Amino acid sequence: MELKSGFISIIGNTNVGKSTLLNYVLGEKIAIVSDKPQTTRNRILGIKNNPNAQMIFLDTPGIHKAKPQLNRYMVKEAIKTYSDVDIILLLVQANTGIADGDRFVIETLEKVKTPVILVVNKIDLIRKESLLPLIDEFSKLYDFKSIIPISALSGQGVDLLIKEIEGLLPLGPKYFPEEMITDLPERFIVAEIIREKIFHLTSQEIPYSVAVVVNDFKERDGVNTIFIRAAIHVEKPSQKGILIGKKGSMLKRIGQMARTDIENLLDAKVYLELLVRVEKDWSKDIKALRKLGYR
Ligand SMILES: Nc1nc2c(ncn2[C@@H]2O[C@H](COP(=O)(O)OP(=O)(O)OP(=O)(O)O)[C@@H](O)[C@H]2O)c(=O)[nH]1
Ligand SMILES: [Mg+2]
Repeated sequence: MELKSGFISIIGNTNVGKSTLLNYVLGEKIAIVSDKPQTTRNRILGIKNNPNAQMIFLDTPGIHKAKPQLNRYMVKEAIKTYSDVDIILLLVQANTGIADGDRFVIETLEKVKTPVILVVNKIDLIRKESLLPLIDEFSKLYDFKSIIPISALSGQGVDLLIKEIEGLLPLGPKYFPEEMITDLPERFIVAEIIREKIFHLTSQEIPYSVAVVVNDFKERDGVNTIFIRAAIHVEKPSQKGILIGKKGSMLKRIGQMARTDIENLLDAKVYLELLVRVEKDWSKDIKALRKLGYR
């Protein structure tokens, strides 16, 4: 059988479950997830191989009306993918109905020629009878190639979505070797895992004021231990205090939770050292953004 292959961008309003879907499809966690909006900041590439298709998914930051420098960067990361892909998956969540954010995302698709599949996520949260009217409403907003309801959390409907994608992909080469599931360096995923724990353990502006950079990543000879040193950059001294916590308790919790996940990812023992640095107003400063990996 001839191989089909191509790129599929997962776009949508923030918090609708894009990263959850990517992780489910890959059967492996490479994208961080949280119940707070604007978790994903970069384009995250994940590769799924079937016997007759190679599907290269791009998870993107949630699209929203962005003012601060970091957020503008995030939205650009998503919109940039439109013309470079074979298929766009527009994810929406069923439990909120059509949100203003969804309309905003649909506006960004106006002149796009790439086929768009509407994926209605989180159907586990709604009553069955409300699904069809919702699909009907969405179908009036845009000429979708197809509309597929799923739950990215339970996996319901995802098989059907994969079949639909396979059907639309062109014949093509294997762009990546079979065993590869992402092009992201381990250092990046480690930094993201630390950021995810901060999203889980802190609130208000803190998660949005944090950037994590892995400065050291060394395997020790002989012992199966990896030594990792990472810096958590915050924007103000007061945030540094919160992240460290009473007698270092918060930093310790972040470190413990992150270490468990990193050990699973790398299949090795990990020694994780975290430090907190103040990088004044980094999220508003283009130079600082570059320095922290947002290019
Ligand atoms: N009940 C339910 N919750 C879901 C489902 N999919 C995702 N979630 C939850 O929705 C929240 C947001 O998920 P993410 O995957 O981080 O969403 P995202 O679209 O990547 O968000 P951003 O990166 O911030 O734009 C998390 O708490 C997920 O557990 C689903 O099918 N059902
Ligand atoms: Mg995400």
